[in-house]
Amino acid sequence: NPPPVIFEDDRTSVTTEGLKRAFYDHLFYTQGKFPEIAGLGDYYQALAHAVRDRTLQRWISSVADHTATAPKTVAYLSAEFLMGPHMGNNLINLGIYDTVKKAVQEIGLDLNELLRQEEEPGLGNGGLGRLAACFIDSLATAEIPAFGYGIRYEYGIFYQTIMDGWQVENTDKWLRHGNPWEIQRAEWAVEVKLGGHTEQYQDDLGRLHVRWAPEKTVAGVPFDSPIVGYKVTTTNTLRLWRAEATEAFDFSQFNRGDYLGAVDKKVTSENLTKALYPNDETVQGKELRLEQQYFFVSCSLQDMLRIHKARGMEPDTFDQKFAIQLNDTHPAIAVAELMRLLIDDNMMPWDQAWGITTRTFSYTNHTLLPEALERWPLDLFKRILPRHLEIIYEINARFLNDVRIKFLGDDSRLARLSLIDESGERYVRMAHLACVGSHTINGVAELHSELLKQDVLKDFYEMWPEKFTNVTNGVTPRRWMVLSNPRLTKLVSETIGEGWITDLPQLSKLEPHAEDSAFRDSWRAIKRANKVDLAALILRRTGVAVSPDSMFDVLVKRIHEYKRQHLAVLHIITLYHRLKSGRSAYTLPRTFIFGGKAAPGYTMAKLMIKLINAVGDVVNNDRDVHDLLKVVFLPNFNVTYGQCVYPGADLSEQISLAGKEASGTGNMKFAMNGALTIGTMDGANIEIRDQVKAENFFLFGHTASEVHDIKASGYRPRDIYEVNAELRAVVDLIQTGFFSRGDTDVFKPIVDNLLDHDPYLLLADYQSYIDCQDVVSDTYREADTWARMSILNSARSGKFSSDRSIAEYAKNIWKVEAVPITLKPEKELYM
Ligand code: T68
Repeated sequence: NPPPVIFEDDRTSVTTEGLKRAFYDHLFYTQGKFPEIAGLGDYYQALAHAVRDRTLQRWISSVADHTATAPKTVAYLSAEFLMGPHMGNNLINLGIYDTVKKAVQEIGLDLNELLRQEEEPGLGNGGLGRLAACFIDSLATAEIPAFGYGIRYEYGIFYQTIMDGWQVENTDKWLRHGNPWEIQRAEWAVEVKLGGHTEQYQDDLGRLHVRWAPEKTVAGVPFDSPIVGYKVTTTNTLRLWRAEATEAFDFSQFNRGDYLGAVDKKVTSENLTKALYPNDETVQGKELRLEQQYFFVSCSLQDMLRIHKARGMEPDTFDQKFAIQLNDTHPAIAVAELMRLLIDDNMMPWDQAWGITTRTFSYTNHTLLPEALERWPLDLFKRILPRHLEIIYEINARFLNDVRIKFLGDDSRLARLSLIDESGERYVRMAHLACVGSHTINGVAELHSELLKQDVLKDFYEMWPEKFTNVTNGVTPRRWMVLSNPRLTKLVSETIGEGWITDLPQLSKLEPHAEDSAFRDSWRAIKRANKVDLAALILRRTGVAVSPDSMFDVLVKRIHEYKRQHLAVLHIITLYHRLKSGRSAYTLPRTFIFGGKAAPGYTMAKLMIKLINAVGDVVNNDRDVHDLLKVVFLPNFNVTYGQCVYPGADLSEQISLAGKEASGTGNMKFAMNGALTIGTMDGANIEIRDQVKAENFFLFGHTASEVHDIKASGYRPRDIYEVNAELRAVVDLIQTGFFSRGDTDVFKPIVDNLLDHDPYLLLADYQSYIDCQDVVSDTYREADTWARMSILNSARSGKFSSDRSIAEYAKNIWKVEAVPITLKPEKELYM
């Protein structure tokens, strides 16, 4: 008989000594290294494993409790989770940041240097994917049982470099050194069908059913990462699916001697989750993309049904135990897939299945741009998902009947609402499927939710006004303040206590301190120190030295015409031109900091990057400018860089055309960290301005309804160019090749577009923007005024915590509650 296992009481101690011991253990047992040959990468891995170990007691306690008590659970379905580095966030949420820092120091290492070793999982494009990451942090912190379900892309968003001013895309090999934050769960792999055809059959009782005979199947293997709530036991799961071949080889083919043919199938299956599509706000209609969407949705729904059954329940109670949120239409096929699973696999009658489905799903829309609405050519859809097309036809037939009853004789309305677009080539409309299959539909900011009702989803609103609501976005203060801005966190917590970290409106307690000059000095000193850090990052990544004494004017987000980065360029050229022509008393030094990726196929966006860099090259090297203006493009803007950029910003540029940006979330990160906003009446900017008050916000530009009118009355941008001399000079500088060594061709597409079309009304908003920027400069010169305004921006940003967003979803949409978890002794969790 083997001797009985003896458990230490605390195998995952969080004392300095315990952490050091764990670090050395992992260096030895996990990395297989000893200090003399170990590198920074090994040290990072050793520490990461030690930290992961410290999430497990909470994680297993949570899963054990959820398994035993089967509480209603949220499933957040998203094709993207833009998590950013895990380690720092886990240290914060576990409450062990300082102890680990000390332990690492005693070992002779620097925690910040180790944190920099982590390759961030960039499994998202931008705001939508980052929102999903903030939401799962807030869900865990609110102790709500939840899964994040998504795709484990082998290559995330591309790594951006800049060559000769142009964006160059490089593959993002984030898994190169392995991922210590995931656990593969091969035992919960599922099978996903694709292609083929359907057939009817009779069961023993003579009832008719449909069977799907697929052309191929792929396996979905889950990879789990812990999502630790802030200083609570609740630790939820982010479950990402990887596609694998169901059989490693096709043996018959292999035996016939066709080795490569046999391997080919395996390779094709694995291609499914190879790469993230790098487009935000546009759709390409690619077959592989539809396969990706269906793949992760089917895996996730099968997984939920497995869990539901394992908890001893039948499918007919599914909607009582799961609330599924569709993060945009990317997972909307889930509506048809749940129907298929209930009807074909669980033999449930249609009406019952439909009731369960519509009580389970809710749908968040993230865009008003027509080019971003997903639709799949019917033949492509049928080729990949023949059974789902049948189900969608049946959903549509029943839905259109309801429409007929409500709107008798209104045939054009039927055509507009149909799940199938038949106006030309036929398409399946995914937003329509999401709307019909969901009990609640929400936009992501007040204005956006209103515009959805008036515009993109008007007919659905008229059909079901009660389904529509708003949930304004938010961001997690744990990552976006505590982790990224430790200096500010310290000052704030010393001043008002730590309650704000999970109850952000408490930041309002800072308001009175805006009048305290000593507090303002501390506030300013922190901003200055953060700017020194940011300047160092900029120097390292661009080679350009910028002064922390200049105003840091920042525009970071995906590059898109509607976001109008080129409007900021027109401003820079305006200042430059004023300086050069000696017509300016302008003395305020400004550093313009840009960052963001352009979709690789979006030519105009790539040209905008080139323009920023071209202007930077001229301005930065012109002695006449005396270092008053610097323009830098920080390459590969991502979560990691964001953590340095937002805390170091003085001015936050949120200059999209009104009515185009659904919400924006960067705007919130800036405001929390004390940047002032220059912005339009768009998305959540409106609500930020409401909160911080008009006098602490630099507003410019036409409103959404003015934009509507301008366009309706025949907008002629060239007329504005003709009458505005300063604007004309600015555009002419670009046009005549001043920023392109005389090459008049390179920026022609931008200039022509602005003068002849200008769909995003840059010229219409130009003067208002310039005037507003002049006010910004005047205000910044009054350092004390600026500091007051900065404090008030932060103090009044409490609304923009994702904790508030999640509380609204939980109460109004998901009907889920907190389930406090007690930490079980490790001993008990073992057997
Ligand atoms: C963003 N959308 C909105 N889309 O633009 C932004 N799209 O206003 C909002 O704050 C944010 O969502 C969160 O609600 C996106 O980021 C995408 O990234 C995307 C990706 C694939 C396809 C379409």
